[in-house]
Amino acid sequence: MAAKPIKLLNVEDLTICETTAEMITKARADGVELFFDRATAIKPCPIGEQSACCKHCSMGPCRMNTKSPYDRVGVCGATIDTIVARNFGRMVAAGTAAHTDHGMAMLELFRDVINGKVKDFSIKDPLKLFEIAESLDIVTEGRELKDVALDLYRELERTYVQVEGELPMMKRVPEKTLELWRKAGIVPRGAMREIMEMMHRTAMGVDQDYENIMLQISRTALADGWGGSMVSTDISDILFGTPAPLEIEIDMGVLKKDKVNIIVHGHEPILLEAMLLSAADPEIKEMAKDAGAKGINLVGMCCSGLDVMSRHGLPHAGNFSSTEAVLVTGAIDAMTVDIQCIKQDLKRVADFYDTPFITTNYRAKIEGALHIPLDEQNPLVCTDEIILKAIARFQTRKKPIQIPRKKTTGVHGFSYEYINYMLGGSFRGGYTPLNENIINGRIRGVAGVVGCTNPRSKHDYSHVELVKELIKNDVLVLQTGCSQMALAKAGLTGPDAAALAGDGLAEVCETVGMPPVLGLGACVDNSRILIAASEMVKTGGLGESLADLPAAGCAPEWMSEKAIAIGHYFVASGIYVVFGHTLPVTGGTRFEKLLFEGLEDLGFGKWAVADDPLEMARLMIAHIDKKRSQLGIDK
Ligand code: SF4
Ligand code: MSK
Repeated sequence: MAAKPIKLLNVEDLTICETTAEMITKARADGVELFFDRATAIKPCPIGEQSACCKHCSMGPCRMNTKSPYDRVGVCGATIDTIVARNFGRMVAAGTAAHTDHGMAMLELFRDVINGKVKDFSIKDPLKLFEIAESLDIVTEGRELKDVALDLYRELERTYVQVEGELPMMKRVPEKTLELWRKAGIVPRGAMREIMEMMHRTAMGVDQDYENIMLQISRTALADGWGGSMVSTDISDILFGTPAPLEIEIDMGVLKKDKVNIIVHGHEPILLEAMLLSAADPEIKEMAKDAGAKGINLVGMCCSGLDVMSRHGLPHAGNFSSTEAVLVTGAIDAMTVDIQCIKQDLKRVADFYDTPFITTNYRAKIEGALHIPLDEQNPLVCTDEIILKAIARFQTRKKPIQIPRKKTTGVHGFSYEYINYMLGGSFRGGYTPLNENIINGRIRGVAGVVGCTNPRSKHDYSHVELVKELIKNDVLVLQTGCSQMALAKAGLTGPDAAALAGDGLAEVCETVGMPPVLGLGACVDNSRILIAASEMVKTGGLGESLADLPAAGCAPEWMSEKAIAIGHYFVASGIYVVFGHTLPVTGGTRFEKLLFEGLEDLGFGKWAVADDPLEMARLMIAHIDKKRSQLGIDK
């Protein structure tokens, strides 16, 4: 029997991104299915959506009743709380594994740069290297850079492989927050150990006490935020330079009909950094010219692009939900990818538009796709070949090209170091100007708005509406990941966006010349927000622990397990976190109550979920006001 044709949703109900909308319409006309339409065809399983199913052994899978979750238990007797906690824990373990594996790859690259095995890269930010070394009590005075770097490598390696003791980055956590973690027994030892123990404890017949499982969930998530992710960000800055604000063009209008357009998509900066070196090679430039191109147009997408764009002023074409759509332009002469958030379907869409689609990382191959391995010790062999393939495709373009015109300019590349510098630089009377402005009420609080886009929500909509509401209420917004691209496309990452801010925040932005929305980089760079929050606590006036801060976080359109790990490392650190559209938890369970209330009672942050962006903003602002009131600064 033929499958029933699905009723396609109107494009304006799928996205607010004009260029993506234009390409969805074109794809439909071309007969190419994109993930937006598949999301309409494949309805989520209502039991799985609430995480009320266990398939940890072959006595099951065991499905619980979401309407009446305590009516039954699994064949082994596992309760709904055990099942939901175990599933949540495994998502945190997977997300943590993704960030820590990425971080470990960066650390290995750092080691090979120091010992001279990698010659195409060098240490671009020795100052940051010394700063991080000092923060970890490594002696730097009078020592050679290479010796300090080697000590730093050995110290940071503990983040991953240590089996007992505390992660090195615990030295950067505010004392009172660390004290809470020590008391609860959740200070992470090493990421591999925590992920292993999380997987073990959630196997059939092991940990069957949801409160005890929660302790390991928190310890694993902290090994991500204060471990794998933080090392990844710091090492990327040391190797490739700490970002500084730069004007960047974003959206599909950055593609050029008369140039060789190459999209780099994924997460590790090394692929894009190596592509930049290859694209700058005079011989390769000449080849592009000989092929009739006006040059090579290297464009980032998703987090690869975010990580690298502000270091080099590289244009960016859009976020996770636009990676298929950009191929529909027909203007992409090659798309190359490394790890994470790479839809398998990109290969099929690329084939339709005759675009070479190339995987480069041995961890992430795609069936049928060309794989050109990137060897860190000789990366240009891979990236030169990718560009040559793109030039060849440019020369033989067959499909009609339709490049949307829209592009937006915004400012990106705010590290926590730069935020401090921008808001007055040195500390005055013990408080940073950021703290001062929060205490005097010009800035009501700080919000991290981060995370993915998801075809189950209207693309970009919640990100943009939430941020508009927050800045209107004087909340300074810090951004990473696909959320940052949504706001950039909507024109809210430039200083002009101060016009949409409340009077207090607008005054600070206008005085300093900064936008009210500060883009900090890729999803792995959420660690920059942790460090900024730590500095806010350490410099005084806003309480003693991270849980005291008038701050909140939100991932309005999350989709990846990485987002759950990120959300939970913020919650375990003391921050209130709101997730949009759904959370993999069964309603009305004791585990849900622990997430939404119990953790806060124990001194941590807490979770919440909301569907409407104005409701998300309301919850976050109410929390910020509660914290202001507890600090006695609620005038
Ligand atoms: Fe069912 Fe228990 Fe096996 Fe899970 S572990 S599938 S609840 S029997
Ligand atoms: S890429 S994890 S969709 S932010 Fe980092 Fe975007 Fe989320 Fe992937």
